[in-house]
Amino acid sequence: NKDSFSWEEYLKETSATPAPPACFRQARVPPSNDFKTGMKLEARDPRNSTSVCIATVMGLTGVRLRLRLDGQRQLQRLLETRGRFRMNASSWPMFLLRTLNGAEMAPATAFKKEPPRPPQNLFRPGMKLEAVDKKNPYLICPATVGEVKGDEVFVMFDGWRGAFDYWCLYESRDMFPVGWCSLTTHSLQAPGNSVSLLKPPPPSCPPCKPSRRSLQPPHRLPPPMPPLPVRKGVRGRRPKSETL
Ligand code: MLY
Repeated sequence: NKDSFSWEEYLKETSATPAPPACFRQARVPPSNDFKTGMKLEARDPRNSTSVCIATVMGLTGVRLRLRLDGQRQLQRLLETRGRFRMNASSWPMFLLRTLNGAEMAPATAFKKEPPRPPQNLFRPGMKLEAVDKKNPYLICPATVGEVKGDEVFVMFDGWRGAFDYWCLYESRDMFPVGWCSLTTHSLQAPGNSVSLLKPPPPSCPPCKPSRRSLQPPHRLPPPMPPLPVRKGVRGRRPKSETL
């Protein structure tokens, strides 16, 4: 049950320590979320970083936004046709008019300055954190640093046997210190259930007996297509390098 997840108990249970806030490129005091549902803004298309789209705020969760890209197709079409010298110059302004007519623009003040990147990679294997599940980006989950290599960090999702793990730069904005979700009122997933440690220890078990340091031993590389936890077949096979 995700509502009953407690970092405090979990850290004790796993004898793990949270990654210190200095590791993260996140504000110590989270900014306010001044966007409102329905507002229009410009956003980078996460699947095509060279394209900027008109987007609509569909929802707010903590200090994050759920965006719908309005202009993506039209933009691409425009670019394609431009390349072939067959541009219909009138379609883009019409699209803009239709999309933006009567819409509320997100005010410039809602866009907060990004915090500076920490001067170096301070993450160490075994440290706990909260991280975005890149395959289900609306989810933030308890995770463990599995490995550190130069500027990169291997993020392992607790209780999911490697299926969602990924490498990222230490300055990634998808990693947060323990407690971030509760601070920003974003929901935090409970760890997956593919590990027995998640059950409370039997009453006879002394609480502070040294136990495994983390749920999964760090491994050197993300395993090739690990078995998925048994769930209803929502997803089929996932392409290896899918990011969403
Ligand atoms: N329905 C999805 C949810 C997976 C979420 C995993 N995260 C929390 C690491 C699935 O089972 O594939």
